[in-house]
Amino acid sequence: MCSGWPPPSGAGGLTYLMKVKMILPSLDEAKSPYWRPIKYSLFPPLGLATLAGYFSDSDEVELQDQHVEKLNLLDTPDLVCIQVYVTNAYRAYAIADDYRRRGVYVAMGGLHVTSLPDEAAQHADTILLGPGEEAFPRFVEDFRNGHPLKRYIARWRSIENIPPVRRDLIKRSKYFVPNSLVVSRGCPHHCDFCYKDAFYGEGKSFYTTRVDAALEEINGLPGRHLYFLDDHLLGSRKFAEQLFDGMKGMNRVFQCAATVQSILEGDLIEKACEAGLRSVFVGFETFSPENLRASNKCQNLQRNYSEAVRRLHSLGIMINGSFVFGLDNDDKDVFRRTVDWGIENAITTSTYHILTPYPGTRQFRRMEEEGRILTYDWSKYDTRTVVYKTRGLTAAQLKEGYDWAYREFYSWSNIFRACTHDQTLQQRLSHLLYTGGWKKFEPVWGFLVRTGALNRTLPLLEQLLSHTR
Ligand code: B12
Ligand code: SF4
Repeated sequence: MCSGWPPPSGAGGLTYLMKVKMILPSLDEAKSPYWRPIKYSLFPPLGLATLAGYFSDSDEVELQDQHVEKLNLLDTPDLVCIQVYVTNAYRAYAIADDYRRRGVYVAMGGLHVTSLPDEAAQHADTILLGPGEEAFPRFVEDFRNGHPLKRYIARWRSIENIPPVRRDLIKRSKYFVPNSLVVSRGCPHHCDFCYKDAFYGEGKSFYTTRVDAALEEINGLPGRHLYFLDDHLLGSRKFAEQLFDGMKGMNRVFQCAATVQSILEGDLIEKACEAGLRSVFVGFETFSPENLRASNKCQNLQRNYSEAVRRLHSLGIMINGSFVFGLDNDDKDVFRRTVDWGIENAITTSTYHILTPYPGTRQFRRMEEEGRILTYDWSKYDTRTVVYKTRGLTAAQLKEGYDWAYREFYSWSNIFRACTHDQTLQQRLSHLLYTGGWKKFEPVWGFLVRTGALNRTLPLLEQLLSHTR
């Protein structure tokens, strides 16, 4: 494979200004019937926009996201940077191969590159492992000076004092939720199936930005709505308390993710609510203590899920519950049990996943040792395909049960039933609009995405979230 180094003109001097293209390829199944334009037009590529902050003002940087736009792949920038997740890996590799064939230098990073560096290295001139905040600027400097390495590994981890996210590169109008942000990295827990330990390895795997920097970033975002993409926004009590105190009076409404434990303990969730929290993603995952223990998801053990839900409802916070099917102690009743519980507890939206052993995780290693991995085709690691030898259920039961759970939970009759379990009329109405709007009007979303009008509907979401209590 021909590598694009050195770049054609002027490289090797500090004054060299670069043309850079940053790409987030879309997942392989973009053309499949599962492709939901709204789901993939939710959030802009924050990771790349963060790394773009390390280029100089006079470098020409372009950010393209294949989820929302057609990529221009005929250009010849000095440097192409590609972000690789498990499901977009093949597409990322094909794009990289094509650029390299034409002599363009390609750097790749992200979760999948970190999990499988040797695989990714076959398609890149440079790979970067782990979070980019230390290694990426080092690479950019080396590249500018004419001697980039083949591989960079983050030496330290911190997001304090990093340059501002290059939001000017984000095509805001193409996203439903352009105000997404992350004020921490990682999570304090260590679930076996999670990407987290695979990505952060032995080093620090949970850290936050400075509270004043987070508040400054929030202040700079237009409109009212925010979506924190942090794995666990309530993961550090001290940080979260100060953040929520600072957000009080900002008149924001926001969504984030948190654990059952953090919702039940202390009064952090009340503080989040006062700061504007109106909808939370909660990883319930499974009701089985054996499954929790086997997955090292100990923070959920002996927690009363229904109590956590009651607490959220009493604060007027909507709930997106996340559930995994296919853990070894699941039986064929798991689907019915999980769906019924969601309806009876007035869960607003449920996200179901078929257990997926991401490469690099402890779960993947264990399954590989046991000879249970059925395919190494990463495009199938999309959490809706069975890629391993199941135990308590057959693969067919698992797939059928998963499809059934989605159909059943989101049937109109069950959406109405779930709303009747809400505490107030206001909550019932918000629940109905939110769940119905998210899952039942696909053609409308498709139309809004196609006509570029998606972002104009954000005020409706803001209104809805403002009236959940
Ligand atoms: C937002 C999000 C989405 C969004 C959009 C993604 C986007 N626009 O970036 C949507 C809803 C589309 C989505 C969909 C899916 N997602 Co998703 N998603 C996320 C989420 C919650 C946040 C991503 C984010 O913005 N992080 C914050 C930024 C700052 O971090 P970052 O992107 O990782 O970037 C840093 C580093 O990775 C590195 N880096 C990144 N890119 C590059 C490139 C270079 C060149 C370099 C040097 C470094 C580098 O430096 C950056 C700064 O530190 C993550 C969870 C997470 N915590 O990451 C899951 C996550 C990435 N998703 C995941 C999955 C599995 C999916 C789905 C398959 C799930 C499904 N059933 O639908 C789909 C398919 C996605 C696809 N395109 O292939 C997994 C990926 C597992 C893996 N090993 O790859 C994650 C980790 C969730 C999880 N816990 O399992 N997702
Ligand atoms: S609590 Fe969530 S983010 Fe944290 S390790 Fe477990 S699955 Fe991952």
